[in-house]
Amino acid sequence: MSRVVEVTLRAIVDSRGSPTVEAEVTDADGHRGRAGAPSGASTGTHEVLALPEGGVPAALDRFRTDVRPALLGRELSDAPGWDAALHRADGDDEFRRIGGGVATALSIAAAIARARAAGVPLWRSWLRPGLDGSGRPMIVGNCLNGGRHAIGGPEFQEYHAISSAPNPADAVRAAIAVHRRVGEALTEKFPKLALGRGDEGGWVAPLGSLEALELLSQACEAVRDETHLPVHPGLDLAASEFFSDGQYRYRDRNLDPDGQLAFLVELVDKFGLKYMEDPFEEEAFDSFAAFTKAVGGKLLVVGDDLYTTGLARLERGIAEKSTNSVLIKVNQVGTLTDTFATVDRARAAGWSTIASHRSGDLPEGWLSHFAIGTGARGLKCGLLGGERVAKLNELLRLAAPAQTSP
Ligand code: 2PG
Ligand code: MG
Repeated sequence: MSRVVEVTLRAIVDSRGSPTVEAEVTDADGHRGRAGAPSGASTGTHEVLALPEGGVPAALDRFRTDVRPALLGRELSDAPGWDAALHRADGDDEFRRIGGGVATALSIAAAIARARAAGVPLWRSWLRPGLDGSGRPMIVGNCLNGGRHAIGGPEFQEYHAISSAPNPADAVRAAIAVHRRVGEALTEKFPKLALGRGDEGGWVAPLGSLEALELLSQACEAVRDETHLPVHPGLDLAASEFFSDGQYRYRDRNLDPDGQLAFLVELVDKFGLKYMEDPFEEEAFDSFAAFTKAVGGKLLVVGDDLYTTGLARLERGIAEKSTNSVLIKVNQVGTLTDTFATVDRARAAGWSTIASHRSGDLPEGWLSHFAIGTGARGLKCGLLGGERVAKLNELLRLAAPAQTSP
């Protein structure tokens, strides 16, 4: 038992160079936790607001006047009490006053300090009922970017290597091998083009959505043949971003919801997809349900913008059998307590959870502890770039203790 004696918030930048904040929480015995607030580009309509109106300066002001006084002196070990104090300091369901990013940073910084005070690894302090932390997530590794994460790329936002070798070292190796293969294939296809990488480290090239999937699928096949490791294609369509006036809008055609459904069902079989996130716009619970009914036995159908990690929308999804999996991002709801409520509900329904980064992220590794503690089926954290590698390397540290050289 120990009281919090210092709470601070400072302005920093994220992997996109955008202004954000980081929080630090210290207890009377000097146990300290620090965490920053990641941020999304293709944010769901129903997620909490990242920063209050006025941005980081306004967040720092509110923190000084409303948040810090409400947290100082609190018992650090009381996690729900800490998160409830954040809600009270805000007073709005969407964290409009203090900012959902601020709440996220404070919730996680306190959790890190708490685990240190308890002398346990972070993942253990986050263990959900019935779990022992022995599960290892598959890697959902971003190889090619489009949509809002890449100018000039395909409509689909993310092309993933779904790498499910039981040993994380193998899973990471295979996913990165696919990323590399995709790069080689692009160089071959566009010998004169200066290739770039998108916000999450995946390649960016002037490809159509289908063309990009063909390339990814060939790269997965080549790596499977070479390594004999299970690695298959997956997608995050972030379909809300190319849906308007009742149509999914591709560069060469428009599809109505039924057309989109038929098109995607065909892709699942044609390319052996193992993962599809947000295949429809964020209010289309019915399209999701029809898709899950048709192909849910063959792959993870994942709701991200559909649920925005919120319990009420997840309840609707479970009742309507909209998906079989849910993407989990703490900063979509603002606190760990809210996040765990959603994780526990999904697990109780027998659904898979995927622990996810944001496109604007920070070189921190707590997400990997979160994935292990919550028994996540997947860790979606990208493959290249310091803020992505920080998570992969933390997973590798957790999975295998260091070997000393002879
Ligand atoms: C997503 C995320 C992360 P963003 O859509 O799943 O990949 O992107 O953080 O921009 O919402
Ligand atoms: Mg998504």
